[in-house]
Amino acid sequence: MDFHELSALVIQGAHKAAEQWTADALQAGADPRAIIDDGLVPGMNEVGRRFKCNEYHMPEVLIAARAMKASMKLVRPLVSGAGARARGRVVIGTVRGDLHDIGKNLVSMMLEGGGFEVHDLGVDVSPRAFVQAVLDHKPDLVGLSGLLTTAMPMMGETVRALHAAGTRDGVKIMVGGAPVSQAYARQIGADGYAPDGATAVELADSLLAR
Ligand code: B1M
Repeated sequence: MDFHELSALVIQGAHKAAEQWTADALQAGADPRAIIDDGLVPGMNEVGRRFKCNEYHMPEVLIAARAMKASMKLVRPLVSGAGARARGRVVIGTVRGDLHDIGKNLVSMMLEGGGFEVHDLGVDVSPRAFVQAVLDHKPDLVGLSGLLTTAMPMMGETVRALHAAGTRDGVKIMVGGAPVSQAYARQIGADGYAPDGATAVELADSLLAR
């Protein structure tokens, strides 16, 4: 089975073909984990690389993410609960007061394509809801997304709430979104900042390796 074919379909953003390829591969007995590791992840890594060097822009990335999602839809039920080990568990959400989710969804999909187990809490997520999600899911990493400058202080409040609830230890915190920066991440006591989905996957990997 040539997993490069699936990578190429993701890179092209051919969502129907990616779904069909996955269905055929599963029918033929392909290992669902290999579909992710050898087909989807290399495909999305290449999309991330092209985005970083301006060969791809947002529309191509979103179309590729849709192709990845079409394949993941068939594979996910077979890998979750099948003893497959994710690269790490992530809880992610857009902070309270902010309803923007396109970038956060993209980052979620990239993390998922990169082999992370992702629990996406949606938008307008309160500090308390983040704390509860950490208690419920026991993630390795919490991702805070925010697009509004007015919602940025809520990122700091969320970090403080995680500390106050005793849920900060052993959990890395990554922040992102257009108005956010590395300096801001440091200021609020987060562990890192990523400017885009591809970097978010790299950062998640390096934070969890520490
Ligand atoms: Co709004 N909006 N919006 N908006 N909106 C912006 C953000 C704004 C910059 C537009 C402007 O004025 N030029 C401005 C914010 C100004 C500011 O605070 N500095 C703004 C405003 C003011 C508002 C409203 C207040 C407008 C109003 O009602 N008066 C309102 C707020 C509502 C609310 O949230 N409470 C509002 C509403 C909306 C819509 C609902 C219409 C819609 C959102 C739809 C949705 O998300 N479902 C919307 C949109 C689409 C935008 C713009 C046009 C595009 C945002 C986007 O999706 N970008 C935006 C202007 C702009 O950016 N050109 C704007 C594409 C996306 C892929 O990029 O989200 O940056 P981005 O995500 C990137 C990175 O930032 C990073 O990776 C992603 C992929 O590369 N990243 C992470 C993001 N999260 C990350 C998390 C990580 C790591 C990386 O780790 C956890």
